[in-house]
Amino acid sequence: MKKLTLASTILAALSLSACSTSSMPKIDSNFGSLDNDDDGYISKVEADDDNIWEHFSNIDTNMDEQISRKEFNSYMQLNTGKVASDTEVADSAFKADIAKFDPIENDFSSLDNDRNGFISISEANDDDIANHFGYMDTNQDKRISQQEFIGYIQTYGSDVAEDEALEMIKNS
Ligand SMILES: [Ca+2]
Ligand SMILES: [Ca+2]
Ligand SMILES: [Ca+2]
Ligand SMILES: [Ca+2]
Repeated sequence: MKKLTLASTILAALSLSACSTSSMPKIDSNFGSLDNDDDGYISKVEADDDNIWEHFSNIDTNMDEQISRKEFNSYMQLNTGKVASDTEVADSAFKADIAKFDPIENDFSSLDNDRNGFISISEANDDDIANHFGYMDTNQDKRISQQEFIGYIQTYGSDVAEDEALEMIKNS
């Protein structure tokens, strides 16, 4: 009888701790390695065979069933040292990531092929700036407005952009 009580106490304690972030498996993959199709978002399919799966619903704050770079980075920053097993993942996945991308070479208008005022995912793919896409798309509507484009380049400057794109900022 006594043994049984102890066992159920332990069980209760275990299930209680399972609810807190600290007992979840730590994320040990960075954004780029999770985003298999490089569309700038981690889908449920991309996440479900990784430790990040347990965190998915917490990270996906706008509940569109995709993790954007912004959602990923804010979750990491918010939980620094708690959710990631690799401190680099937690600390500055962001800057480490963007420094590795191909720099943006063109200004906004030459990227917006159909001149609808937005850079779409496929327009970004055409020009090899797809990696930047999820970072630039701050309102997460899956297209880049001129304002988002300029804001991104103004913030990260020559780390992300080359001459023509930087020139555009000076003239804007
Ligand atoms: Ca993806
Ligand atoms: Ca989301
Ligand atoms: Ca367009
Ligand atoms: Ca946008």
